[in-house]
Amino acid sequence: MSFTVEPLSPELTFGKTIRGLTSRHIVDELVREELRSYWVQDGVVVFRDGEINPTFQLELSRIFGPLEQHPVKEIQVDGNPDLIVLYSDPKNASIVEIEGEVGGGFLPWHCDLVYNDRINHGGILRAIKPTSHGGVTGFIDRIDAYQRLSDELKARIEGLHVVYRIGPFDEMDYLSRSPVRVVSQPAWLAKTLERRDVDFPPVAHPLVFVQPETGRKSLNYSPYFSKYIEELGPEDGHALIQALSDHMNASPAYHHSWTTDEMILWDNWRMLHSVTPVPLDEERIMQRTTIRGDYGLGRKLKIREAAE
Ligand SMILES: O=C(O)CCC(=O)C(=O)O
Ligand SMILES: [Fe+2]
Repeated sequence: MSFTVEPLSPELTFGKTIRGLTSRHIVDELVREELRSYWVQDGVVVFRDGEINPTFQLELSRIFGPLEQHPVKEIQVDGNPDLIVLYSDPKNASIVEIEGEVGGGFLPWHCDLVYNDRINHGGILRAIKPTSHGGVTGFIDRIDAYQRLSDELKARIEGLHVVYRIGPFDEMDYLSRSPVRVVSQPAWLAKTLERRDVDFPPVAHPLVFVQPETGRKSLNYSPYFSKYIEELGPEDGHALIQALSDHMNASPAYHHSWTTDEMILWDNWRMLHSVTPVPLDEERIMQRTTIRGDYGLGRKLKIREAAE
């Protein structure tokens, strides 16, 4: 049996759905090339009705580059450090209140590892334990987001950089369009933050990134972890960064409600992703690979260069 490929949605500028892919198919170098081209051209690939298990998740991920162990070692899977686990469990969750609803495991729009100078090129995500509702993973296309900017904003952001830093939600100013009340943060984050000054100094990334294979410009901005515009400083950069955050929040998105029968690949240099909160009495467990890469444009800052 062969696999099939179709657009993820007729309304979206990105994404493919691939059905029926198995480990037998991916021994063929032509198939591997084809999959790499979807990753570059389409940004997101949802794999359905095929082989879905951790071994295949790892094998498939390695088509797109060597894997790396996530620098937040607190979330590596015991015995399999090429996978990370993302938990939302009622006893140890990040819990927030948004629009009157309290839930766990919320993640604002972000690019993975943007608080690092090196940003991984992608990942493949799989649900181990989905929830009855909530826990919806969203994706936004930043090539399309760049194209939808006004000419004035395009000119304004050229050459500018954003400063990012890992931290708890209550240190973040650009989490969501609606106010977020933080109820609790997970224990692993507190542990990671103990070594923040040593392992995670603030970093700067340019606002415009050009996809090397296609020359397409991307609005290289992640609301989560963003602090201010480097060239404008923490005071004056606020209005511009707020405008970019609002632009991202209003962008067309793909929303994925999980079962255990899918895996999703994305290009982390292009896409933003997010997760909606889950009910507090339900556990959600996801596992992800981290595809190594470095676009070479991130820069570590000295702590005193970056106001907290
Ligand atoms: O749990 C999810 O749906 C996505 C989590 C996430 O941000 C990631 O895997 O990088
Ligand atoms: Fe993520």
